[in-house]
Amino acid sequence: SDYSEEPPRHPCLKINAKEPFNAEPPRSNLISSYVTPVDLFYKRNHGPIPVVEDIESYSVSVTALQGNTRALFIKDIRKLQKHTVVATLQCAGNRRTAMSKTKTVRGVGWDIAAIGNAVWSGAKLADVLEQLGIPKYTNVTSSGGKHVEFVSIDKCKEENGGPYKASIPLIQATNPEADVLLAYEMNGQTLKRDHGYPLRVIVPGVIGARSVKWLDSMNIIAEECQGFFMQKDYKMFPPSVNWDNIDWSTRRPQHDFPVQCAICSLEDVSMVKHGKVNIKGYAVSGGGRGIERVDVSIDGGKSWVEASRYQRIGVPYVADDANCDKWAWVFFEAEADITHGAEIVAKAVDTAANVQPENVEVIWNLRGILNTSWHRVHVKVGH
Ligand code: MTE
Ligand code: MO
Repeated sequence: SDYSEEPPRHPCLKINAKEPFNAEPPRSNLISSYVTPVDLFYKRNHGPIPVVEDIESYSVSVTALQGNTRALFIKDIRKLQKHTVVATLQCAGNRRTAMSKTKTVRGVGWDIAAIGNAVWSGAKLADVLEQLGIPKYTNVTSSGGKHVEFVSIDKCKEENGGPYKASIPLIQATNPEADVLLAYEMNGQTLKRDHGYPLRVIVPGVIGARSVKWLDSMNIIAEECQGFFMQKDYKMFPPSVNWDNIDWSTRRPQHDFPVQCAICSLEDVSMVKHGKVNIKGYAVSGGGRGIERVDVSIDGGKSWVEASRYQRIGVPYVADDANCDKWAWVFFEAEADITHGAEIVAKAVDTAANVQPENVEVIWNLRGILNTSWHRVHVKVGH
């Protein structure tokens, strides 16, 4: 693979793997703004960043089951109504490093910042498909199509040099309320190469792996995509499964992500002076479920207080309220008085009353995905 044309990157990023480039911002940077700046947004790649030079000739080829192939040019996509969605993207491998401390897992290590919140703009996939003859809310097409497959232009070693690909159910793709986008802008600017220029898929509420970057083609298919990242990765196994007895076909590809939160204002071990500690972080759930509550403890989880929640400063967060961003994270904040060393813990509850598991051990899985255990940091008091 050729990594000679990688884009420039922000020096603040913590690099977890250089080639392919995988990096996340420091914890404290992640909570400095509700909308994550593009250059600080985590970057998760499986190959070199593609170079698309001629935007006029760039097109996405769309093939329906037993149908013709059509070419969609950027100008065709821009002609459709432009929609803007604030959505949090989270890698299923977020917090993997902490899971590895229980027992080693395979995969790129991440702290708690393989997540970011952005303003994505583009055409709704439901509109694109409607224009191609597939009506809104289609479960199955007349020729038996049930999934939309997204194929990239990048080249990954896991696909033996082939492109990254993934699929989502057709019913989600054709549902305008699911807000699935073919996005050409991020935070009001043309998409950057690292994030999928010229066009990427955004699937809100779903693990980042399904939001395919550098879209090259779309296929309406009968079975879900058979690519590596759907079938041999990003599946959740029970703790008893190891690399000797794994049978990938026994589990379905992960889709929605579960309820998650993490404290970003403190490192794993922080030194503070006697007095007030600011406990601040993010909370988010998958499938469009809002955050009902975030509980914070300064005694390792024996007693709890409820943290305040907000998205934009000055606008109180209320789950399911039309003034709040349904697909986006929520910041939480609490202050505590600490006189001795403390174990500070945070856990979130979503609107379906799903809660985070207490310990990482009970959700340990060999690929190290979806570590959503209570987030703990240790504070030492010193001068
Ligand atoms: N799309 C392509 N073409 N290639 C990739 O390697 N990585 C996926 C997804 N889309 C990937 C991709 C994964 S695992 C994640 S978490 C997100 O992109 C990361 O998006 P970001 O780099 O814009 O943060
Ligand atoms: Mo990911």
